[in-house]
Amino acid sequence: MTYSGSRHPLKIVENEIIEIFKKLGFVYAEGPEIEDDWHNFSALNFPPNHPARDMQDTFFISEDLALRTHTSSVQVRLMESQKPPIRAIMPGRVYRNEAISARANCFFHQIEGIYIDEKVSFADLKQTLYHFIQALFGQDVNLRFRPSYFPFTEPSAEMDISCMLCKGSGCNVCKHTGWLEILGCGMIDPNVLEASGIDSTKYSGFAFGMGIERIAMLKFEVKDLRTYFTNDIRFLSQFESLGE
Ligand code: 2NM
Repeated sequence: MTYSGSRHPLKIVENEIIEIFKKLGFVYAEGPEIEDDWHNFSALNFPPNHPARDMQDTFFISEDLALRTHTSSVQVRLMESQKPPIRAIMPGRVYRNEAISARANCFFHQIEGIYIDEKVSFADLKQTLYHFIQALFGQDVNLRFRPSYFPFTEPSAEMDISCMLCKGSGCNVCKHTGWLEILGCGMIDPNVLEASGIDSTKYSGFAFGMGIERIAMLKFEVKDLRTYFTNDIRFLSQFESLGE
């Protein structure tokens, strides 16, 4: 048997996530990987001295340009160019200046989503993400929300799902907690809506973001994130039967 190549595991997971949100009416969007300060930071309510702007976290190209650190910059472009209702999902590669290890890389892949309309509530956010997680991991998965902080959302939360490997009883993957951190989310800060020209007294919205490497690690039990990028055919060929 010859191996003629197959879909990369990160793309398999990305496509699966996009399909789930498409069925909920979310549209697909993309944007540039080189971004200006406005779209990557300022419009997202990052104060001028925020640590994420630091040289140690962000790859700068010039005073004003950097490799995007999240796909939220695509959301800003969308909010600036469209009127609500906006329902969109945007996957893409993002860059952070981190020490490379089994769990961190200098780039990774993200999917973020936003939903902006009149009267969008935190209940809408919870139910949308609950549906998403059940579609991705199966009906019997539990989830919980923990309060968190992001500059662009208020309130903010991190979502955990019950560990699908030990069913919550505790194992190495969930570090014996029974829970896995899966995504960040929250209600879009009124400052962020206003910065893009959306009337925050009329509209509200939720947003969420997740790392594709992490989800693929859980789905396929990949132990070291560097395996995704070494192009070893012994690794890649295992995914031949998945993804069209
Ligand atoms: C996350 C977590 C929480 C987010 C917020 C926005 C925007 F542009 F609407 F403000 N986009 N994405 C967001 C919110 C992303 O990723 C962990």
